[in-house]
Amino acid sequence: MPKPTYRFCAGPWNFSEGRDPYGPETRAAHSFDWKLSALKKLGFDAMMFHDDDAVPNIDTKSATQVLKEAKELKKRLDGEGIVAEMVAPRLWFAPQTIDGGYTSNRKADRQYAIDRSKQTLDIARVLGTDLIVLWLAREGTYLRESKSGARSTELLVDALDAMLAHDKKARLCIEPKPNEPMDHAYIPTIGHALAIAQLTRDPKRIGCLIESAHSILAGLDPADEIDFAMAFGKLWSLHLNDQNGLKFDQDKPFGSANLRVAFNQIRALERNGYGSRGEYVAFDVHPFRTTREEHYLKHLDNSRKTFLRLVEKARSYPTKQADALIADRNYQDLDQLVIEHLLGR
Ligand code: GLO
Ligand code: MG
Repeated sequence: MPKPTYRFCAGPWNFSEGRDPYGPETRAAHSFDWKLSALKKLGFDAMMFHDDDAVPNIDTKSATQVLKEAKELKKRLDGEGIVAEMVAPRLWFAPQTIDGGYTSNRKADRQYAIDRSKQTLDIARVLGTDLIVLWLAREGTYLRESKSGARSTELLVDALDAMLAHDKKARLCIEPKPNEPMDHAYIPTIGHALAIAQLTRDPKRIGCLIESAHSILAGLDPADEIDFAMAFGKLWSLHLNDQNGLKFDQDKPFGSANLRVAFNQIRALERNGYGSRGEYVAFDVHPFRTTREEHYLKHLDNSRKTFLRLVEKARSYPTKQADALIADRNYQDLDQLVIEHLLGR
């Protein structure tokens, strides 16, 4: 398989201002245009969008106005030479989504989530992408007894079916995460995402997005999730970042917490030819709260640097030596071979 040349992507939310649950912003907010030209300056190829990143204050606007603004955005993107990778309905801000989007206990609120998702598909079409990302943020429970898991599975399938019917060309990409903001999410892993696809009207158009931190939060190795999804031809997008153990979602720069785990993700991408079918490498990373204004872009630039260095490491990995050690069941020295290789010998 020819070695892919990777193309890079980030979202407007990845230029975050440092707010956390315990304190306010530590950096000034920048305009959308600033973020777009920052991506361009960094040499990134694509931007990913929530529906309301593409069209701010989306709930206050008519369907016609929304599409008009999406068309204007498409022109600005074309002007910068930046592609829209995907659009994701943001179903976790609005008052209608307090109890979930598709699995809310209130019918009218579930309808809101479906209508807003259909509109996301319309926006994506205008932006020239067929990829819709579904991070199912509030589809789960704070309290196990508040919802039925069986009913929620049906509701999720109904929502996926409604989207598949709305646009016969769109591809839906589920981004699993096991917790946060929920206590337990209904689609916590890639296995769940691929399994629920089978219950829908068109499983072929449902794939998945792996985020490193989300796999780690599920107690899994992201490299295994990548290999598993790609065995099904289902890894259509990727959010690389890092996570230091089982705590809040940290979205650290790629490789920041565990270089070896990052290396193994690259090996999995390389052996499966990720990127050769046009998939993008997105970094879902945030600046540290301590980051100064003048270092606003470092987390993205550094993530890509680490990514590319690890691609070199994966390509120069001493495969023959490793194979001989594997044949000899000498995993002790295999372990050291990997460490020495990463350390630069
Ligand atoms: C949060 C998610 C989030 C999604 C984004 C796209 O944990 O990673 O950043 O990737 O909203 O749907
Ligand atoms: Mg993500």
